[in-house]
Amino acid sequence: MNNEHPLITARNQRTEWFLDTRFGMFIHWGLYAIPARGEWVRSLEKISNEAYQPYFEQFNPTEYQPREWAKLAKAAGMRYAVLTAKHHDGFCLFDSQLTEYKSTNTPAKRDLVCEYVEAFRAEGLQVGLYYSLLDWHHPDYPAFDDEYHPMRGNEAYRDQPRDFQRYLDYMHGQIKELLTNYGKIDIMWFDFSYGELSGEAWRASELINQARAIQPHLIIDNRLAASGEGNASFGTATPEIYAGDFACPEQLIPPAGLVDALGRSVPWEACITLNQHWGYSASDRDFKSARQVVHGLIECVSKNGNLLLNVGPDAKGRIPQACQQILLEVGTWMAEHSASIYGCGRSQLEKPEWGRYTQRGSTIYAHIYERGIGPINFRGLNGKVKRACLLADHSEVKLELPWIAKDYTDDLFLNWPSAKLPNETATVVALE
Ligand code: JFZ
Repeated sequence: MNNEHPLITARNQRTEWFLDTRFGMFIHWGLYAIPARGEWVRSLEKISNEAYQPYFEQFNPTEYQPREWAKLAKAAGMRYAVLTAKHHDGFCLFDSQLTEYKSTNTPAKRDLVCEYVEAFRAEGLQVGLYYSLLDWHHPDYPAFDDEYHPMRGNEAYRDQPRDFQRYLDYMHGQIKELLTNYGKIDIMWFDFSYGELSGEAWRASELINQARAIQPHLIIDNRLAASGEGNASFGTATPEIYAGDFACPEQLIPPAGLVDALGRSVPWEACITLNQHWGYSASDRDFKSARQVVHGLIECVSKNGNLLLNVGPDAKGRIPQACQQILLEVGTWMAEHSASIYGCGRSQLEKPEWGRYTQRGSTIYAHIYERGIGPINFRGLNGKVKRACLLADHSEVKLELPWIAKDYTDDLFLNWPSAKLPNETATVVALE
């Protein structure tokens, strides 16, 4: 263990609180909430700066009350949040001195990042900022020959002079603003690298050094050298300085968690949408249920990871009703069961048939999804459990080896006294 690379030791220390919290809120919000067809709308529909400009002139989220967002996140059991300070469209939700393309110049006339940071802090949540490395608005970002830019392949853009270093100065400058003007920031979430644009192409070492000089405790994702699949450059025994503090697999929970080249668990956070879009979509009603979300969260924890669950507020600044309902329902479960989530991780036991285990120290939490029609089996636990209780009310749970199962001498059984489990989302039994 002492041969651990110093960057890895520092990373593990920095991410300790982060991995304890386990559950965060991702917020994709910007001008794209107005067309309401997702945050990639400019690229997908090849919308020019001029055609996108009306949204800038209209942007007026009169219902933006970040304190309500923070209360909702907290009620859901989330412990941190990440807001898009700038997404790929280049629109800044903060009062940058380096651009006019910012929320303070729209009818909103507000620094939305500032209000967000203050609100979430006030509710006791850790705050993170997402910053897009891509920028479809900046005149120095590659356009004609960029695979994602809205003006890709557009002849009018072929010979436009572009100075990428000038864009990088701008980007570095904005990140400095974000880390200087809003107090303590806990997480920076850069997004994303592709093709040649990866690592030092972003002047990534310089960027990391600058960021840590301002906020030494800041934790940073790994997309300065990775994209949505998440894990390239991460988990090596000798990482680059810009490799990041955690991997962020997108729309995917890694089947076996994530480990480094030496088999050691590495910090990760799965980011997952509540419907099928990150940014607000007026037509997308394809929401996951609260039960699915809770099971997803338990799955992440059982594999040593976090869940960053996304919401896309609308043009008025409201988190859609459907999202609110799901999150409150998740919160109902969390209110009784967060002890099996916060500070917990992978269990030494194998995944059982009826659900999932998480573990913290010598306490194992059995998350039972399926009642089955016989006694619930805890493989290999005979003689090893001092005490068992229902996590929801700490009432005693009797585990025994029923006569009918006397051949299974390694196992314990829970002969649940009724046909239904007390919590249909996930019933949790804590085993000491
Ligand atoms: C990125 C963003 O593009 C997306 O809008 C959202 O913010 C998500 C959390 O992160 O998703 C990606 C990243 C990489 C690719 C596609 C989507 N890619 O490499 O094709």
